Amino acid sequence: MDKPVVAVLFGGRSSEHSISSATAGGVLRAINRDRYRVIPVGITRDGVFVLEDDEPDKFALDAERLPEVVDNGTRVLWPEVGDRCLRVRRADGTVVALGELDVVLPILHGVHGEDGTIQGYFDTLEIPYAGGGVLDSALCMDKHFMKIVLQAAGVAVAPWITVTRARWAADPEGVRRDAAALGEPMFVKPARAGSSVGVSKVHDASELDAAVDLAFAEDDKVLIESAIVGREVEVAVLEGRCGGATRASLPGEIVLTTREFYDFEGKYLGGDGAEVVCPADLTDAEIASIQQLGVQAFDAVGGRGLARVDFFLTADGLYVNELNTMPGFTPISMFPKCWLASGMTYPELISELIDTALERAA
Ligand code: G1L
Repeated sequence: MDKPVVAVLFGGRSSEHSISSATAGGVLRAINRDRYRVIPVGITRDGVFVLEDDEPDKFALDAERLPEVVDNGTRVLWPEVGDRCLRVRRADGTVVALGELDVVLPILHGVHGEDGTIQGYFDTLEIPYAGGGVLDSALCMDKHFMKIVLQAAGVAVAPWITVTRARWAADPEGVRRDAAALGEPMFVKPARAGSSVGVSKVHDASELDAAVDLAFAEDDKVLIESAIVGREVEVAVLEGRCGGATRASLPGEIVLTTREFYDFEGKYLGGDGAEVVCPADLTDAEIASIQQLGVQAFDAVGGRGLARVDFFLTADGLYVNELNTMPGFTPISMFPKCWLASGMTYPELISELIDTALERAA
C-alpha cells in the first residue's frame, strides 16, 4: 500500500500565526516519513492557502524573527467532493497535481482554526482530518457554552457570569453587583480568545471595570469567574481507537514560580515563572479522579481526536477550568509531555492522531 498523504496545515488568520507555524516546524521535523508522505500547506495572514517548503528549520521559533507564512504564489487548490487529488496553481497559471490527499493535520489556532469552521470546510469537501470535529471545536472555543455543557454533564466548573457588551453598556451596576456575589479574587476573560489574551485577575472591586474593558477589546462576550484556589493540573486525552474508550494520560502540572497565572508570555515566549511538569506529584487516587474526569469532560463535549483538559485541584475536589481541542503541541508542550510520561513519544503521538482520523474515515 502507498503511504497515506498528509497535508500539514498551519499559519492562518489568527494572532497565533507564528505559534502555529513554529509548531508545524516541529511536526514536520518529527513526523514519521517512513509511514506518511507529507505536504506542508501554509495559510497566510490574509487567508491564502499556499504550498510551503518542507523545511522544518524555516519555521523554528526564534526571538528575533517569528516564523511566518508568506504568499509565494503557489496556491493550493483543494480537491472537489469525490476527488482526492490535491493540486497547486503556480504564479504562471499552470496547474500541477501533487497526489491523492488522505488526511489533513490542522495546526491552527483561534478564528477559522479551532472554532470548527475549517473542520466544517473539510467535512464538506469529505476530506478526513486529525483532531477535533465541528461540534467539540466550536463548543470549546466559547467558554460560556463549554461551561454550560460541562456543568450539565455533572463536571464541576468555577462559578461564573457571562456578560454581553450590550449588557455592560446598559447595566454596568447590575454587572458589578452580580460579580460581587462571586467573591474575590475573580478572573475576567473574553469568551472566545485563546492563550490568555485579554485575561486578568481582579483582586478587588476597584479593578473590575478595567478588566472587563480589557476583555471586551477581544470579544463581545466576557466571563467573570470566581478564582478557584488550587493546583493547576492538566491531562491529555485521546479519542478511543477501534471503537474503544477515550484514553487519558498521566496528569501534568503548571507549577507557578513568579507569575500570577500562566499567561501568553509564560506559555510561548519562554518567559520564566511557570514550569510544565509531567507527571505531576499526585496520589494514585488523585490521578485516577483526574483521568476519569478528563475522559468524562471530553465525552461530554463530543470530543474527537484529542483535547487537553485543565483542572484546579482544591481541598474540595476538582474543577474543570478549560478543555482545549488544539492544545500547545511543541515537543515541550504539556500535551506531548503528558503522553511521553505515559509511554508515547512525540512522533508516535503524531502518528496516533493521523491514524485515528484515517480509521474514522475508513
Ligand atoms: F494533531 C492535531 F490533533 F490535529 C492537533 C492540531 C493542532 C494537535 C494540536 C494542535 N495545536 C495547535 O495547532 C496549536 C495550539 C499549536 C496552534 Cl497555535
